[in-house]
Amino acid sequence: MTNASRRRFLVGGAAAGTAALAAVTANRLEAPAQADGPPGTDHLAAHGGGVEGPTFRIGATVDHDANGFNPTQVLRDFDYGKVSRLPDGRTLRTWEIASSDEELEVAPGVRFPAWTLNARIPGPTLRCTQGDVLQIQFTNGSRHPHTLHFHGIHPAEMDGVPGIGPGVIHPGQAFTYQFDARPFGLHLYHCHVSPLAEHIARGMYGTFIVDPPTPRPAADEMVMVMHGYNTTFDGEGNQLYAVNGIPFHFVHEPVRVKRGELVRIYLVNVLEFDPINSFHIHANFFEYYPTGTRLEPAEFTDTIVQAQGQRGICVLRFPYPGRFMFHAHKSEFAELGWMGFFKVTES
Ligand SMILES: [Cu+2]
Repeated sequence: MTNASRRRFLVGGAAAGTAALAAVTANRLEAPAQADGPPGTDHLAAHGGGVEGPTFRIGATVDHDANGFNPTQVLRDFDYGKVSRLPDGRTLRTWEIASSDEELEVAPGVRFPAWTLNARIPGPTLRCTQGDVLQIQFTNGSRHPHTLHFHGIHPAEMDGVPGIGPGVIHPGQAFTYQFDARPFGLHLYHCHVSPLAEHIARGMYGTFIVDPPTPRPAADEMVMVMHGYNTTFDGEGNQLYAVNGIPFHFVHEPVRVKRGELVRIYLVNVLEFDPINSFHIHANFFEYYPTGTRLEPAEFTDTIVQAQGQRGICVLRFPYPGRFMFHAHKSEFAELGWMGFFKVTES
């Protein structure tokens, strides 16, 4: 089913839609593995495909080793860079980021020609403290021109857009972006070469966290980057939706947290082609800090929406042990991969 026909089918008559979904489900789709899943959730994941050809076969997961990254590791992987002290006493952090073209298995049997940063989707989570001096040594090992454009406050020539400063970094070239870390908050970075939608949709983005001068309270911290895969390359939507690279990953491997422990989720939406994304946790509420630039929460809720480039910090404690679903509160996205579980345990 092409994306266009999927869209028509979704807005079409309910009877026709139901019949079509049943046919798709029967012919091509089976539930993803529930190895660690609760009973009674199979039906929620059963419509997890919708892409042309591939299946979410029972027991099938992608080959994380072959991909070279695992969303569970991406979750708590904070890269503080190589740290040194400048003569004026400030902290200098240096990172090496390389772009490369990688064929990734983004769903069982679905290979996607990705453009990556450090060979993973999302790229590395860069973390620093407000006031640090940052150097990002970017090497373009891809066959396509790219840049690194950071959100934050910095000089124009360090903005990573075509025609300003170094402009486009061509294949085989390198450039070191340097700027100060500000403002504190939750930011992101991504390629900014045209056609921008394709450069982003292929996988060229990552999270950029600037901690406040006085650190936030200690917590079990994690990063969730919401994105999608337009596997038909028609630019009209996505056939798969994911958090941290692989659709349905956190259904297969729930996010493990401890009951009563402070949990801080750095949530970033970089989804291309669809205008908004959303995040919902079942049976729990969280404090929400939009962009993370204030230390007081703006909202106490169980659901937030983000347009592309929006991000925010979700903070909560899970009062009850057990399994709690989290997903886009957009059924289509959830059923095409943007779904997972927290597994809350006593210790
Ligand atoms: Cu690019």
